[in-house]
Amino acid sequence: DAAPGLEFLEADAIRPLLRKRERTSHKGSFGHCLIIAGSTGKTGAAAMAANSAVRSGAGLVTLAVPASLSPILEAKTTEAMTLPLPDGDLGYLVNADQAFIDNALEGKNAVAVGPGLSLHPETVQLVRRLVSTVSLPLVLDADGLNAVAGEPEVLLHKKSPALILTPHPGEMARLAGCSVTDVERGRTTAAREFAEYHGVYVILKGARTIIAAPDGRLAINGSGNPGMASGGMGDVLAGILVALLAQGYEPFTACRIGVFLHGHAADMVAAEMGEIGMAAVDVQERLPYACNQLI
Ligand code: NPW
Ligand code: AMP
Ligand code: MG
Repeated sequence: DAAPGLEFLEADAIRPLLRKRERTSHKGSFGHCLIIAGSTGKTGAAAMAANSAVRSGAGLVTLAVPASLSPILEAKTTEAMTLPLPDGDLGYLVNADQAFIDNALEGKNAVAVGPGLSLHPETVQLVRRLVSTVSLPLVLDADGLNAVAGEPEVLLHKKSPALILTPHPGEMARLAGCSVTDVERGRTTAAREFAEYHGVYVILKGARTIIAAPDGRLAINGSGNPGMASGGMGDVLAGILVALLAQGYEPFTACRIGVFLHGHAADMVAAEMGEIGMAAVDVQERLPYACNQLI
């Protein structure tokens, strides 16, 4: 953990990074994030990403989803707004006209793409187009990562000034074209090399998440517990990160705060109810309390 150049993330390292709210601030002060997520069977991922962005301090959250699933997401979210996008018969996003994308991006400060999106070929094309056209800070997670894994050169043509990838080891192996064993054998090296070559931020998840910046900076997370080994935890992290980016935190700071906060909220949940049976929404609902302990 104490390797040179590898910043260890604990509460005292995160505290100075968090900004307090000005007395006169308003929702416009904390950014508007866009989350493009969800497909049939995976509306939960979209809802958790959006609700976690709300719980991480975003001023406004818009959740863009396949149109046929929009009523479900309206029911699963309250503070977040939903935006229906053109979809195929079975509830997946299609590679829609640019006008729909331009409308979705209008007035936004940061974007997340991927939780529960599906790997339908039309959705894959849409994701690749977003990576090569969106000029805002951009988080790619889950099926957003899988969509570029078949063609990682797309990442070299990104428009975003801050492209953040959040792979678990399985997704990292797909991106790098190697095995999960290879990734796990050299986690720091895998994250650092991919980040430097592609000019992206890599958050390689798992026990002791690694954060690698394109300029070679590295951090390793000290929070979190095995209660987080259950479905939806990564979708919560995607929502946290896009909310921090929308609030104007620079990308490496957003990555460090977001990853630590996610694990810290889960540690608070574990202290209350234990690790077994902890659900991603429990972590989501603990985020403001975790933040309050750190600020
Ligand atoms: P194995 O076989 O377990 O050893 P996938 P996913 C490997 C959505 N979700 N260490 C794993 O290996 C997501 O957002 C929706 C080592 C397996 O090969 C995505 O869009 C939910 N290996 C979609 O589902 C809740 C590891 O990776 C592969 C590893 C699919 O996402 C659930 C599995 O990964 C989910 O979030 C580790 N730490 N972690 C909802 N309620 O709507 C993973 N692997 O195939 O990318 O599947 O991560 O479940
Ligand atoms: P995902 O696989 O995308 O749902 O992401 C899982 C999330 O839970 C990541 O942020 C992981 O770092 C975290 N996580 C999973 N297992 C553990 C563990 N054993 N210890 C700490 N964090 C974990
Ligand atoms: Mg995931």
